[in-house]
Amino acid sequence: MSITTVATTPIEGQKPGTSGLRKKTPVFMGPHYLENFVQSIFDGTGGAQGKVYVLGGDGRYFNDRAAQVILRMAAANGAARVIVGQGAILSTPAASNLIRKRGADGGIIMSASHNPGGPEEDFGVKFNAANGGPAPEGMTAKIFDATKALSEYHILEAQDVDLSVPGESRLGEMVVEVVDPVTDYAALMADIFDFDKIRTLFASGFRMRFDAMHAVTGPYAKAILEGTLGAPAGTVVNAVPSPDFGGGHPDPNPIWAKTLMDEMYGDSAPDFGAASDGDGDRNMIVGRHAYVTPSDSLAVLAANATLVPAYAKGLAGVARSMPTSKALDRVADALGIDCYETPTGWKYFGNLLDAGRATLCGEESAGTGSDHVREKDGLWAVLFWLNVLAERKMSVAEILADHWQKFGRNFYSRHDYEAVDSAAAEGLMQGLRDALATLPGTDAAGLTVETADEFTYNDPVDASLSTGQGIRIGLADGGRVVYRLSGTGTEGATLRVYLERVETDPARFDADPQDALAGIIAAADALADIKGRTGRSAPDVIT
Ligand code: VG1
Ligand code: CO
Repeated sequence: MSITTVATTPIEGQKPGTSGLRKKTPVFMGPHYLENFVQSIFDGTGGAQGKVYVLGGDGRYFNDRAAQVILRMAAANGAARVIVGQGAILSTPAASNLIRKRGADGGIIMSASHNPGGPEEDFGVKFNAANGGPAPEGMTAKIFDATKALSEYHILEAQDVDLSVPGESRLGEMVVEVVDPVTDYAALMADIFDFDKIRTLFASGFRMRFDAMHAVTGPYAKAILEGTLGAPAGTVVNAVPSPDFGGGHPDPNPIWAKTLMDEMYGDSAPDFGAASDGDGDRNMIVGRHAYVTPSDSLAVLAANATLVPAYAKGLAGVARSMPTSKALDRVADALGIDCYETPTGWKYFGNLLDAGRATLCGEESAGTGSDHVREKDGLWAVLFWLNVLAERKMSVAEILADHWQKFGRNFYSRHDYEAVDSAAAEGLMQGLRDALATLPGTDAAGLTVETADEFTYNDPVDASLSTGQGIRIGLADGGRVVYRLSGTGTEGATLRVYLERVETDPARFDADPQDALAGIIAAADALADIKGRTGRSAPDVIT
């Protein structure tokens, strides 16, 4: 086996976004594209010499072949050991756990998360640091710089490593350790939650449906829910990861998990429904005839955290991404704990979790997690709900209603405009930015603008600044609009408009969110001229 050094030139646009680098699969499969980015990860993080890495992915198309390339490159760059999930499979939270548990120097996760997979769909690579969390901004900036300075990469000439059975083998000087992807993660969950109580719940006839959406959580959910907790066989559906996720979007929201939603709103709905995304870090929670928005779910978990053994002593603090609804803030107020507001993307929670300032965090995009790993964790959120349901002996709908009675209801929705012309989207944001100073006091579709700014995050732990993190407009009557451009889309630009309003009158808690937010939606369009700028008369996806 010999190391080949391949001369290469920088490839345009290898800039990691909100969650690593995502591109169309053919782009990743193109000459030197994957290799350049992997070499840049090593170069941008001080080299691979002597290091230990974790490697795995969500099983999408090209996952298996990319894993072999990454292994050969790690070996050629002098890595000591790579711990790989069997079949090159690891969910994002399981990878985060392995990095921490094994004291690895970092991890490479192959996933484009909830984006569709397949030969013409999306692929992605993300790098996680030694704390198990997504590379922080300073690190991704160095990786990006490396992509621009690259002149060669190193790769071992060798046959594929057999990743189909656990055990150790060698690739050149490097040890390849294949591990069962589920075992360590399942043990961690058993440490956090009261598995006996959840087992009793299932034994009492409680029924749930977990839709793994043909993605990576299938094997995890089957082993834990059906295997350990005694949920009836068939509780987990679409449980075998497939390279194209059964042709769908592995995105756990009412649109892409429509089959589950239909079942949960049908006559013979089970007690509880849940779904997770491509790489297993997102979750959707739905009770019988009761969809729980991610922002509400985060607030409910925070309010009920002490029912879970791992959080029985209370929460040190909580954190949410800026566009996430302020339902969490109301719970934090009541508990007398800090609530941090961070930019979109899990990497910004890392410092707060490492410093012990926050125990629980979440995002409106169906991500919830805690200090047990440094990623959001889909199945963890589902087990958290099960633990709460087992303790409170109420339905999901009753828990939600009770929560709103105590804290009020934050009506919330996100409107996405996808594949918008990039220049038009940038123009819309710039237009808002230019108007920020003059907006307060003006009228937007009948609502007065009270505040307007662009979010800059000042990290309370390391004092780093992150600018340009979304434009926020505060409206009269406690309404809020946030505009930002996605960092994970792979086609043109995706404009996200986040809409929120607090309702404290119980008589109005049952309204449809789109109706409750109609005034805010009109104001959002008037302020940014969405129709005029993008030519779109309605969003592509409403969640
Ligand atoms: C989206 C979500 C963000 C999430 C990110 C990665 O980013 O809005 O909340 O952290 O995806 O999630 P953006 O930049 O497209 O809005 V995942 O499950 O794709 O790792
Ligand atoms: Co994901």
